[in-house]
Parts: sequence; structure tokens; C-alpha cells
Amino acid sequence: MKSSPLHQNSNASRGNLAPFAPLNSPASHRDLAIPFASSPLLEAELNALSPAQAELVRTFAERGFVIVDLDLARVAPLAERIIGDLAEHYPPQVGRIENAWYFQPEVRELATLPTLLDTLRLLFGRNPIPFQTINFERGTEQAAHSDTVHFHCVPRQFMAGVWIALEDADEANGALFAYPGSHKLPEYDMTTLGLSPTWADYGEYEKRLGRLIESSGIEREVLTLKQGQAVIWAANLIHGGLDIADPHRTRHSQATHYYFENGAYYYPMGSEPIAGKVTLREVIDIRTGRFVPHMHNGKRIRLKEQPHVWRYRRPLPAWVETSDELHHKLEPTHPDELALRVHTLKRTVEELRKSFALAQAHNRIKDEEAARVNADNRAKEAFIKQRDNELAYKIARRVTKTYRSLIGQSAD
Ligand SMILES: O=C(O)CCC(=O)C(=O)O
Repeated sequence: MKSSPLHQNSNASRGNLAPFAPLNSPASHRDLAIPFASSPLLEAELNALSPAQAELVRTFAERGFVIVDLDLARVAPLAERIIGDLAEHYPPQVGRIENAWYFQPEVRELATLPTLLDTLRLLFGRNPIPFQTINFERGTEQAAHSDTVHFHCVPRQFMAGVWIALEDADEANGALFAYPGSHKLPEYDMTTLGLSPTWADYGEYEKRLGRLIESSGIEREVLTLKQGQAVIWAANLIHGGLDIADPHRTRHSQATHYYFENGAYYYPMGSEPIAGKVTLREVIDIRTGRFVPHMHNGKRIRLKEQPHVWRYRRPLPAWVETSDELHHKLEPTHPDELALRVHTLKRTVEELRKSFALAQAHNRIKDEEAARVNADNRAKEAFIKQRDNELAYKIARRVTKTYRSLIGQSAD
């Protein structure tokens, strides 16, 4: 295998991979519907790789994410362009733009960097398909979550997130955090947590998952990244965004989500498989602008035959191959999409409330400070007045004394 120009960030600590029980089968991981890094055959197959590649795969298998250095000479000019051009597109109070690849070529270029695609191919053993981007202006302060509640697929686990720092991200501007190894926990979907797979229950999902991960004993790790570094994470890794300590700082970054070929892709928030409802998801390969066929056990699943389909926002960019669109009935807006909008609005209102409460607290502190300064000033004035009075009295006494001594009277 060709060695990748990416190299793993040296800060990422590594542990030993827990030994997988070997299967009594000569099959390669390619015969299994399991990503390479999760394969029970991993150890045997790592020999075919260079030591650096083997280490990268082992780290990903063990920790559920790796931090890699991209070519800064390539990323920095893209970052500058993206930051400049997207500035006017961020909706007020919402520091994120979904799918800016529709109109911003540099977002697309970053999402499809060959070195990233090579690394994903190495880690998962299948061809990656970049299908969704999110650009962030600021830290998201997003609670711990696993991407499996947002994007899912059959076979499972063939989904990855890649987050690129377009500027330095640290504790002050809301860096990412992750729980190393949490990708090996069971998939805590909405149903497993006793909730319904809808946006109305999402707030409660965050609370329940937060309590669960806290009690797991896994320690949270803050992913401080320099501009041009990227973190690649596995679908089930629990991660989120730190609180922003310095509200004056931006945290420009781009997250891209990838599926892998030969799968069926669905939208878990609108699916209840046991009740016969699976909302399949349109997938457009951002590299080619073509719709990706859904495959299950070698057979094509046709979206036009499916009752529930999550669709990309229309109109699609002109360069997307609509002739290959996997046509299906045009449904009215999916009820869950409405729920998502309500959820987003609620969040915005919540954020506005928080900002308002902060502003009020700030004003209160300012008023208290002004009152304190006023009281101080008044005390100072009173002190000066008293001191002046005393001085005046002393001078008067001295003048009287001098005068009396001049005319020969006693001072008293
Ligand atoms: O950027 C962040 O703070 C969080 C991003 C994230 O969790 C995601 O893209 O899945």
C-alpha cells in the first residue's frame, strides 16, 4: 500500500490494542462487513502495512480517533478563502453552515483532500464518500454525542467524521473533546436510552448520554489542534465541543462526514426499524456530484420505492448530476425535519436567553461597581471636607494666637 503523506500527531497517546480473538477463517477483512480498524483479523493484516500506517490503524482501533497533520501549505490558503467568503453566510446566533459545499469550492476541496481519502480508505478498507459538510465560525459547545444518532448505515460503523482546524483550537475557544475508546461502547441510540428517535427528545438524549459517559470512568480528552491539523473519528466515538471560555475568539473549522461505498444509508432520527420505518437518506458524493446507490447484500435499494426518504435541500447545485438522481415520490417536508427546525429555533431562543441573562448580569456588575465608586467618592469628598475644615480651624487658631501674642494677650 502506498504510504500516506499524512503523519500522525505525536501528542496522541497510544495504548496497546486489546487482542482480538482470531477467527478460524482465512478470509481477509475485505470479506467481512466490518471496517478494517474494527476487524477481528486486524493484527494479522497489519503486517502488510508500513510501521507508520500500522501505528495509525492501531491508534484508531484503540482510541476511536487519530489526529493527523495535513499539508499546511495547501490548507492555509483554503482556510483563508473559506473564512473570508463564508463570513457573510452565517445566520445570526447560529455559528454553523451546513453543506457549504453547495456553493463554496474550497469547502469541497478540503472535504475531498486525497490524503484524507487515502487515510480513510486505509482505516476502513472501503472507498470513502464525503457527503456532508459543516463549517463552524465559533465553538459549538455541543454536548457529548455519538454521530450514530445522526447518520447511520448498514453494514454498521461505515461512517466517519473528519474535523479540520482552520485556525488554532484550544481550551479558550471551545476545542473539541472526545472520550478515547468510547467507540467500543454499545451504540447508545435514542431507543436504547429510553427515548423516541425524534428531535423533540434530543435534549434528553444529551443529558442521558452525558450521565452515562461520566459514569463510565473514561476520561474526557481535550483535542487542542493547530491550524491544518485534523481529527478523524469513528462513527460511535462520543465527542462534543468544550464551553467557550473567551467569547471574543472565533474557532473556524470544518467537519465533513463520510460514508463508505457498498452500503445502505439512513437517517436514524426519523427511523424506527422495529416498527417498519426506516428513513433512507439521499447521499451525494461531494467529489463527483453524483447520487450514490444504496446497496444491501449486493442488491440495489431503490429510493423511489421507499416510503420514507431524507432528501437534500433543493435546489441542488448546478454541477450535481440530477440526471442520475434516484427519483422518488416528492413528499411534503418530513415531519421530523419540522421538528428539527423547532429544535434549532428552541436552541436559538435558549442561546438568546443565555446571552440576555449574561448581559443583565454584566450590567448588574457594572451598576454595582458604579455604586461602589460613587460611595467611595462620597466618602472621599467627606473626608477631604472634614480635613479641610480641620485645617481651616487650625489655621484660624494659629492666626488668632499670633495676633494675640502681637497685642500682648494670652492665647486662650
Ligand atoms: O465542532 C464541534 O464543536 C462539534 C462537531 C461535532 O460534534 C460533529 O461534527 O459531529
